[in-house]
Amino acid sequence: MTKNQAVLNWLEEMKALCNPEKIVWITGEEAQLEALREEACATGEMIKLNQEKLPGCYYHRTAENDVARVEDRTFICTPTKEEAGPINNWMEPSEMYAKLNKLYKDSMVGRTMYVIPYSMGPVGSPFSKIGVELTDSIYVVLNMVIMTRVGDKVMEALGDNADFVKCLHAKRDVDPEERYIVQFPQDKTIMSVNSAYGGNVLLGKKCFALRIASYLGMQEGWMAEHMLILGLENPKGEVKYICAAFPSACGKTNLAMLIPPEYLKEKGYKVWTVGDDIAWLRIGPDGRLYAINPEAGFFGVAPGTSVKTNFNALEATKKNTIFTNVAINNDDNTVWWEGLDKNPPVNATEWKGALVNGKEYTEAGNKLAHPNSRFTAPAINCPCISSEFENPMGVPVSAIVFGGRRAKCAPLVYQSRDWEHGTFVGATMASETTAAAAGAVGVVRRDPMAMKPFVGYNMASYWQHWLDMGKKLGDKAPKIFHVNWFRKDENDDFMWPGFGDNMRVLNWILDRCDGKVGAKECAIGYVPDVADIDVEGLDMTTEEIEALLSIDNKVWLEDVENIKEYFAQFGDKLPKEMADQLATLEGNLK
Ligand code: OXD
Ligand code: MN
Repeated sequence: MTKNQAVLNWLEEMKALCNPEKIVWITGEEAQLEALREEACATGEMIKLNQEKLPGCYYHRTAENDVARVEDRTFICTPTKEEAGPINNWMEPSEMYAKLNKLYKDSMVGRTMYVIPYSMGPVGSPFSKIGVELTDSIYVVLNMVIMTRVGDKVMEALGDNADFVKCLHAKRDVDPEERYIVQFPQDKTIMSVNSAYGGNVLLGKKCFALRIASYLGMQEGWMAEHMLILGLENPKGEVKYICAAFPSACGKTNLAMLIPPEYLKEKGYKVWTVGDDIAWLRIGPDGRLYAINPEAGFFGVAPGTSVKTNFNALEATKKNTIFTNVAINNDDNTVWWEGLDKNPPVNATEWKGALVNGKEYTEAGNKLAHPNSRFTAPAINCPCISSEFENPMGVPVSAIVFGGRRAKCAPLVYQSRDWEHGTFVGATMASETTAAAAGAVGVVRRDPMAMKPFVGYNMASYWQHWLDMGKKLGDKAPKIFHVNWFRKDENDDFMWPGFGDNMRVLNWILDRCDGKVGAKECAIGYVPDVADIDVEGLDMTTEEIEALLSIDNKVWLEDVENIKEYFAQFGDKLPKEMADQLATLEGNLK
């Protein structure tokens, strides 16, 4: 409980609106959480998994129509449409409040309203921000406990301060037609209704740590980014930090937890994970940019995670983890998903709950686990978690890396000329659709800084904020790079092995930051000299590396046309620097 009047007043208001049978404060104590787990298992909301093989692990299945974030039902409600910009869905705040209040009215009759005080970032860190989520879902409570820092210690840190983000979630009947995920940046308020799926209801994650936080960052002079944070340790024991942003399906979690190739491991190279999804960045006392991971857990996609692709992520899921929409192996009450291994359980329950012969079921082309099934795992479970994970001052960032999936366009790696050019490189980030998603293959989707669905205000103003941050950082700014692990040759085969071998590219990036290696300046920025890409132990010829680093001006000029169209929608909000950078790129290519 608390004496904080701002929290109590808001709670009274929400109680009057939702009309719950009772209110339970989440204290963070283990006994309370254990009682909630038992209650959820008794009602069928969760299933207790094999406690010998997977201690502390539970299973949850969502409704079939509630399995992913819903961007078309996500709104940024700023006073004017212009503040939300052309990419976000927008509605005038009073109109949206009126609509939502009808949906929340009496939504918790006969149910419990849980009050979750939580901190994004280590409690008490100057980077951290506090939220309070009200929810009628035990599943949400137990996930929030893994993904954030929760309980009395957070209320103590808040004291009688009114500066907290108000988050209201009601599950209702998960009606997709009345599902809304709404951010009111000026009111520091998030309202989510009619969903019970991760990104829509764990309101600390995308809603707060990206949408609301990006808006706060713009006002307060810091940045909230959709970036992993990793530390790369060299044989001398020095650790340098890299933040990286990728659109989905580009191997972001794998890069965050990368295992170096054997020969680099032998030399003493190591990778440490600080974060896998979100970075909050501030200018530190020495003028450099520092990053924290505001989260405390990983909400990772399960399919495709295996000992081979991501040993560290898999290890993280071995205890105290909640699995959502994966398959159950009924022989030993454990979990399975596509890509875990080649042996789907014969005696399986698929993600929707049907008992099936998993072998026959998958052979017939069905999926046992939903493609977006997830694990919610404590970050401290990860074998390569950084010793700086809890550092309240964050880690100094040497390099920022943007990436995308480009078959023909971007070379394996290039460096931007400076922060302003780097901002342009991030703003024009794109990925091509793969056969895995519905729709045409190879269509270019622009996803600026991998923030398309996550900027809580006008994307063009967000780019301006990047430019302003660069001016403040001056020559202490991290260097900005772009990578592409997905370049293809004329036979449509990938040209780069990826996974652990991406470490070779990270080494080049850090060598550039340290001024240890040269590069060729060309139309798009600085590209490595072929001899500087370390291929020891790889079966790759100089010609193949040359091809990986090559730039096809015709392909790039087509991209320039695409960027022109993309930029046009921002009208005169587009920072002049972005238009100038585009003109320079076009001029260089011609
Ligand atoms: C995520 C996402 O779940 O970016 O992290 O969609
Ligand atoms: Mn993400």
